[in-house]
Amino acid sequence: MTDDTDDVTVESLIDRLRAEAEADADPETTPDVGVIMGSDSDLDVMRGAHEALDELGFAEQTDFHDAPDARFTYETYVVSAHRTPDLMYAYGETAAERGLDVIIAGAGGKSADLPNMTASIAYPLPVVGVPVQEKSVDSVIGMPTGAPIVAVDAGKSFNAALSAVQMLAREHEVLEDRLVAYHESLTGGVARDSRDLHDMGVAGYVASREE
Ligand code: RP5
Repeated sequence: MTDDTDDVTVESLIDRLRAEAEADADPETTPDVGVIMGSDSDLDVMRGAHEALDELGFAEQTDFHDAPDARFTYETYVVSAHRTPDLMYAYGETAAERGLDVIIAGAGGKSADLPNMTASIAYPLPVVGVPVQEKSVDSVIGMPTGAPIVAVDAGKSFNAALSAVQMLAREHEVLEDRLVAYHESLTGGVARDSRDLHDMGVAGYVASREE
Protein backbone atom coordinates (compact mmCIF):
# COMPACT_ATOMS: atom_id res chain seq x y z
CA MET A 1 0.00 0.00 0.00
CA THR A 2 1.55 3.33 -1.02
CA ASP A 3 0.53 6.52 0.71
CA ASP A 4 0.15 9.75 -1.22
CA THR A 5 3.74 11.03 -0.84
CA ASP A 6 2.49 14.59 -0.24
CA ASP A 7 0.55 13.45 2.80
CA VAL A 8 2.90 10.91 4.34
CA THR A 9 3.97 11.63 7.90
CA VAL A 10 5.64 9.60 10.59
CA GLU A 11 2.29 9.56 12.36
CA SER A 12 0.62 8.04 9.31
CA LEU A 13 3.26 5.31 9.19
CA ILE A 14 2.78 4.62 12.88
CA ASP A 15 -0.98 4.42 12.36
CA ARG A 16 -0.40 1.99 9.49
CA LEU A 17 1.81 -0.29 11.62
CA ARG A 18 -0.66 -0.27 14.50
CA ALA A 19 -3.60 -1.03 12.19
CA GLU A 20 -1.67 -3.93 10.65
CA ALA A 21 -0.90 -5.26 14.12
CA GLU A 22 -4.59 -5.22 14.95
CA ALA A 23 -5.59 -6.88 11.65
CA ASP A 24 -4.84 -10.34 13.05
CA ALA A 25 -3.63 -11.43 9.60
CA ASP A 26 -2.89 -15.04 8.69
CA PRO A 27 0.84 -15.52 9.54
CA GLU A 28 1.37 -17.15 6.15
CA THR A 29 0.47 -13.84 4.47
CA THR A 30 2.57 -11.48 6.58
CA PRO A 31 6.23 -10.57 6.05
CA ASP A 32 8.51 -13.01 7.88
CA VAL A 33 11.58 -10.78 7.97
CA GLY A 34 11.59 -7.04 8.58
CA VAL A 35 14.56 -5.11 7.23
CA ILE A 36 14.94 -1.63 8.69
CA MET A 37 17.68 0.96 8.33
CA GLY A 38 18.40 4.35 9.83
CA SER A 39 18.47 6.17 6.51
CA ASP A 40 18.02 5.48 2.84
CA SER A 41 21.73 6.28 2.60
CA ASP A 42 22.23 2.87 4.28
CA LEU A 43 20.46 1.08 1.44
CA ASP A 44 23.57 0.27 -0.61
CA VAL A 45 25.00 -1.63 2.36
CA MET A 46 21.69 -3.18 3.38
CA ARG A 47 21.04 -4.44 -0.16
CA GLY A 48 23.15 -7.46 0.78
CA ALA A 49 20.37 -8.64 3.08
CA HIS A 50 17.86 -8.41 0.24
CA GLU A 51 20.22 -10.28 -2.08
CA ALA A 52 20.60 -13.14 0.40
CA LEU A 53 16.85 -13.31 1.00
CA ASP A 54 16.18 -13.29 -2.74
CA GLU A 55 18.78 -16.04 -3.18
CA LEU A 56 16.92 -18.13 -0.60
CA GLY A 57 13.58 -17.74 -2.37
CA PHE A 58 12.06 -14.94 -0.33
CA ALA A 59 9.94 -12.34 -2.10
CA GLU A 60 9.55 -8.70 -1.20
CA GLN A 61 6.18 -7.78 0.27
CA THR A 62 5.26 -4.16 -0.38
CA ASP A 63 1.61 -4.41 0.63
CA PHE A 64 0.83 -5.93 4.02
CA HIS A 65 -2.65 -6.81 2.83
CA ASP A 66 -1.64 -8.33 -0.51
CA ALA A 67 1.06 -10.98 -0.04
CA PRO A 68 3.13 -12.25 -2.97
CA ASP A 69 2.77 -15.90 -3.95
CA ALA A 70 6.06 -16.87 -2.30
CA ARG A 71 5.58 -18.48 1.13
CA PHE A 72 8.40 -16.47 2.71
CA THR A 73 8.64 -12.72 2.40
CA TYR A 74 10.40 -9.63 3.69
CA GLU A 75 9.61 -5.95 3.97
CA THR A 76 11.82 -2.88 4.22
CA TYR A 77 11.39 0.47 5.99
CA VAL A 78 13.57 3.43 6.90
CA VAL A 79 13.33 3.97 10.66
CA SER A 80 15.65 6.47 12.32
CA ALA A 81 16.32 5.94 16.03
CA HIS A 82 17.22 9.57 16.59
CA ARG A 83 15.03 11.42 14.12
CA THR A 84 11.90 9.23 14.36
CA PRO A 85 12.06 7.53 17.78
CA ASP A 86 8.27 7.16 17.85
CA LEU A 87 8.38 5.23 14.58
CA MET A 88 11.17 3.01 15.92
CA TYR A 89 9.12 2.31 19.00
CA ALA A 90 5.99 1.51 16.98
CA TYR A 91 7.91 -0.74 14.58
CA GLY A 92 9.52 -2.72 17.39
CA GLU A 93 6.40 -2.88 19.48
CA THR A 94 4.13 -4.09 16.64
CA ALA A 95 6.64 -6.39 14.94
CA ALA A 96 5.49 -9.68 16.47
CA GLU A 97 1.79 -8.87 16.09
CA ARG A 98 2.41 -7.92 12.46
CA GLY A 99 3.71 -11.45 11.95
CA LEU A 100 7.43 -10.77 11.71
CA ASP A 101 9.65 -13.54 13.06
CA VAL A 102 12.94 -11.68 12.95
CA ILE A 103 14.16 -8.15 12.28
CA ILE A 104 17.36 -7.16 10.48
CA ALA A 105 18.32 -3.64 11.55
CA GLY A 106 21.16 -1.58 10.11
CA ALA A 107 22.51 1.82 11.06
CA GLY A 108 25.64 3.84 10.46
CA GLY A 109 27.55 6.57 12.24
CA LYS A 110 29.02 6.39 15.74
CA SER A 111 25.59 6.43 17.40
CA ALA A 112 24.11 3.52 15.50
CA ASP A 113 21.30 2.92 17.95
CA LEU A 114 18.51 1.58 15.73
CA PRO A 115 19.58 -2.10 16.01
CA ASN A 116 20.18 -2.11 19.76
CA MET A 117 17.09 -0.07 20.63
CA THR A 118 14.88 -2.13 18.33
CA ALA A 119 16.26 -5.29 19.96
CA SER A 120 15.17 -3.99 23.35
CA ILE A 121 11.74 -2.86 22.19
CA ALA A 122 10.92 -5.93 20.10
CA TYR A 123 12.26 -8.44 22.67
CA PRO A 124 11.80 -11.41 22.69
CA LEU A 125 11.65 -11.18 18.89
CA PRO A 126 15.24 -11.61 17.67
CA VAL A 127 17.04 -8.71 16.00
CA VAL A 128 20.12 -9.11 13.82
CA GLY A 129 22.13 -5.88 13.86
CA VAL A 130 24.19 -4.60 10.95
CA PRO A 131 26.77 -1.89 11.64
CA VAL A 132 26.65 -0.03 8.34
CA GLN A 133 30.11 1.41 8.93
CA GLU A 134 33.19 0.21 10.80
CA LYS A 135 32.73 2.99 13.36
CA SER A 136 29.21 1.71 14.10
CA VAL A 137 30.31 -1.71 15.40
CA ASP A 138 30.71 -0.81 19.09
CA SER A 139 27.39 0.99 19.14
CA VAL A 140 25.51 -1.94 17.60
CA ILE A 141 27.01 -4.75 19.65
CA GLY A 142 27.51 -2.95 22.97
CA MET A 143 24.43 -4.22 24.78
CA PRO A 144 24.29 -4.68 28.56
CA THR A 145 23.83 -8.13 30.07
CA GLY A 146 20.21 -9.22 29.79
CA ALA A 147 19.56 -7.15 26.64
CA PRO A 148 20.59 -9.40 23.73
CA ILE A 149 21.29 -8.63 20.11
CA VAL A 150 22.76 -10.82 17.39
CA ALA A 151 25.12 -8.83 15.20
CA VAL A 152 27.35 -9.22 12.17
CA ASP A 153 30.54 -7.45 11.15
CA ALA A 154 30.44 -4.02 9.55
CA GLY A 155 28.62 -4.09 6.25
CA LYS A 156 27.85 -7.81 6.35
CA SER A 157 24.14 -7.50 5.74
CA PHE A 158 24.22 -10.61 3.54
CA ASN A 159 25.28 -12.63 6.58
CA ALA A 160 22.63 -10.92 8.68
CA ALA A 161 20.00 -12.32 6.34
CA LEU A 162 21.56 -15.79 6.48
CA SER A 163 21.43 -15.63 10.28
CA ALA A 164 17.80 -14.52 10.15
CA VAL A 165 16.90 -17.42 7.88
CA GLN A 166 18.79 -19.81 10.16
CA MET A 167 16.41 -18.74 12.93
CA LEU A 168 13.36 -19.26 10.72
CA ALA A 169 14.71 -22.62 9.59
CA ARG A 170 14.27 -24.07 13.07
CA GLU A 171 10.54 -23.94 12.34
CA HIS A 172 10.53 -24.41 8.57
CA GLU A 173 12.43 -27.43 7.23
CA VAL A 174 12.22 -26.14 3.66
CA LEU A 175 14.36 -23.17 4.68
CA GLU A 176 16.91 -25.49 6.24
CA ASP A 177 17.09 -27.31 2.90
CA ARG A 178 17.62 -24.03 1.06
CA LEU A 179 20.38 -22.99 3.49
CA VAL A 180 22.14 -26.31 3.01
CA ALA A 181 21.84 -26.05 -0.79
CA TYR A 182 23.25 -22.52 -0.67
CA HIS A 183 26.18 -23.67 1.45
CA GLU A 184 26.85 -26.59 -0.86
CA SER A 185 26.95 -24.20 -3.82
CA LEU A 186 29.69 -22.28 -2.01
CA THR A 187 31.73 -25.36 -1.15
CA GLY A 188 31.36 -26.52 -4.76
CA GLY A 189 32.88 -23.25 -5.91
CA VAL A 190 35.86 -23.64 -3.58
CA ALA A 191 36.38 -27.24 -4.75
CA ARG A 192 36.36 -26.10 -8.38
CA ASP A 193 38.85 -23.31 -7.67
CA SER A 194 41.09 -25.68 -5.76
CA ARG A 195 41.15 -28.30 -8.51
CA ASP A 196 41.66 -25.74 -11.27
CA LEU A 197 44.45 -23.93 -9.43
CA HIS A 198 46.25 -27.21 -8.88
CA ASP A 199 45.60 -28.78 -12.26
CA MET A 200 46.17 -25.69 -14.41
CA GLY A 201 49.15 -24.47 -12.41
CA VAL A 202 49.34 -20.94 -11.02
CA ALA A 203 50.18 -19.22 -14.33
CA GLY A 204 47.54 -21.14 -16.26
CA TYR A 205 44.91 -20.47 -13.58
CA VAL A 206 45.63 -16.73 -13.52
CA ALA A 207 45.53 -16.63 -17.33
CA SER A 208 42.19 -18.46 -17.38
CA ARG A 209 40.71 -15.84 -15.04
CA GLU A 210 41.87 -13.04 -17.32
CA GLU A 211 40.22 -14.52 -20.41
C1 RP5 B 1 22.50 6.96 10.78
O1 RP5 B 1 23.12 8.10 10.32
C2 RP5 B 1 21.97 6.28 9.56
O2 RP5 B 1 21.86 4.91 9.80
C3 RP5 B 1 22.98 6.60 8.51
O3 RP5 B 1 23.93 5.57 8.40
C4 RP5 B 1 23.66 7.85 9.04
C5 RP5 B 1 23.48 9.03 8.14
O4 RP5 B 1 22.11 9.25 7.87
P1 RP5 B 1 21.65 10.31 6.78
O5 RP5 B 1 22.17 11.64 7.23
O6 RP5 B 1 22.25 9.86 5.45
O7 RP5 B 1 20.15 10.24 6.75
O8 RP5 B 1 21.46 7.23 11.67
